Amino acid sequence: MEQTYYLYCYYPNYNPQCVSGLVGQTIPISIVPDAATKLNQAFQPGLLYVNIGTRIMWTNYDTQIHTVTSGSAGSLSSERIFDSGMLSPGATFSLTLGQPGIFSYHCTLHPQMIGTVVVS
Ligand SMILES: [Cu+2]
Repeated sequence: MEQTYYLYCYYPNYNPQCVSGLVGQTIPISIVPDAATKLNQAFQPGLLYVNIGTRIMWTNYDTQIHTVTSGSAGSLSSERIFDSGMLSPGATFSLTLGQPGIFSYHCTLHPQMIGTVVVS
C-alpha cells in the first residue's frame, strides 16, 4: 500500500530532529536516557509534524520518571491540553490530536525538557 506524506519538514537540513508523521501510523517519540540533561533533545524527535488524527506515542527509555505535559513550565494545569502524568521507566503515553496547532510540551519534573508537536 502506498503511503502518503501530507506534511514534511520545511528545513530538515537545519533541524535533523524534525520528523513528519505518516498518515495512518503511530509515530513514536522517545524520552531518551539522561533526558533531564538533554534540554530540547530530551524528546526524540523534539519537533514532530503530524497530520490531524495521527497517533503519537511517547516511550520513557530513561531510568527516571518523566511527564509529557502540554504548554510551558509553570502553565496552569487547567490550561493543559494533554498530560501523561507520571511515566515510569518503560511506560508509554499515547495521544491523537484532533485540532491543528503548535503544541509545545515539557516535563513537569524537569521543565528544561521541552518538545513540540505541530499538527495540521
Ligand atoms: Cu522529566
